[in-house]
Amino acid sequence: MLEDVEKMEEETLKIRKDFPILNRKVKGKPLVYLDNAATSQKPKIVIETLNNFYSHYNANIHRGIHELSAEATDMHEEARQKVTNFINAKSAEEIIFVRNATEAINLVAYTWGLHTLQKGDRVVSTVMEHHSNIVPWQFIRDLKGIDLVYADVTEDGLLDYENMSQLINENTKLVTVTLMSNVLGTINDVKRIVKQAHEVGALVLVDGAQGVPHLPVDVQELGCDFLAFSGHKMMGPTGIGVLYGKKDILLEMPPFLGGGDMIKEVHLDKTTFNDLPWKFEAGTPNIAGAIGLGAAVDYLSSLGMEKVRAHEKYLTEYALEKMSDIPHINIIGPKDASKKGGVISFTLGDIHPHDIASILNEEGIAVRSGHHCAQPLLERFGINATARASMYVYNTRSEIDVLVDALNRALELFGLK
Ligand code: 7TS
Repeated sequence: MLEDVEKMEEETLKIRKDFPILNRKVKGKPLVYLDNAATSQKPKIVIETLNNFYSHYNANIHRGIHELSAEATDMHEEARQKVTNFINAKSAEEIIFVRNATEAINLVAYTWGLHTLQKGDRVVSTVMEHHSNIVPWQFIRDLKGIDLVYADVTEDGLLDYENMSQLINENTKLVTVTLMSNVLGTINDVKRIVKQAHEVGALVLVDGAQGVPHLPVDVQELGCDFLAFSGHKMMGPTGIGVLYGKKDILLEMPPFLGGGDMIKEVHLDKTTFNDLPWKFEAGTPNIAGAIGLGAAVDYLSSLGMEKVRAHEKYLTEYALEKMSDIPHINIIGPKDASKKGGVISFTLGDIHPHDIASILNEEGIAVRSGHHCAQPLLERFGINATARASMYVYNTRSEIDVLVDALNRALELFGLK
């Protein structure tokens, strides 16, 4: 056991060398970066890939005959193939590059949702969603008169599957659910939800913003119809994200934004649209971002997603054990690391979570505090804000120790210990 721990820590130290930013100091102390649910750090290979693009073959894509444009186009489409393989989509036609998970969900809402949903149709979501998987559906509800309902969570922060089953009825056209909660860390049983939804003919959109960076994800195995995720939370650049959609559904959907690249022919009175996936990619895309995401996917694949998950489970177990011993702490969400990713949200006595984050910042520790863009979920637990430590494959046990020590000091500072 001790040997396993030593081996895991050693491997992590090796991985850390790939991330230049992890060498920096904050407030004179080594950075302890525990805000990975907000955005991840980037390995050298991603930074170099961006540099290489701008230094050697920067050009617009899909339009130039010249060498640079051809090279940029090839690399952009190669990145799409890498993403295809990473989530085991059937073809690159099913991978649409967008800005982020938020845009991916809005794309589905404003194309499939706006054109398919009718008054009285039901969309089932959950109270543990990020705002980006709630607000777009409220827009569609208000425009189309659909019925938008939310499955509850249990006291220990798991999805209430019984409640979900009751809500999925013959009027249900879409179930939209996160793979992993950004506040509770809860990993949802998407396969089970897909089975129920498909039985009544409803589609399933999975918000993979937290899940895809941290878990092995196979869209064919999950059986979901859409999957949305962001590059920046999985070691890629900001401004690039992905919408996966099943080809037969994407073919039936109208385009999202109109403009260059998404067309076949434009006449003053009518336009024909491009093939998949470009039909959904109007205007000059984030070329460097897509290529950088391709490098991130290569990097994650070289680590192996099973290993990424195993490391996080191991670290989460340790963090839950150590943090549970802190006086006055209240951890919300499952306490079982096999049911959650490396996200731990907590309150500490009556210390405001922003104060906790400020005190930790003085120690070089980065955590997020606030409502984490999941206000309905916090309301469900009767709180306004939490502090949140979120881990990735480069975090170590000793960083968790630094966090725990700092939280104990915060208690002393507030006279709670
Ligand atoms: N869905 C989930 C589950 C998320 O956690 C986030 C971002 C999003 C969607 C939106 O991602 P974006 O890349 O489009 O912004 N979550 C967080 C967070 O927890 N802290 O900062 C951003």
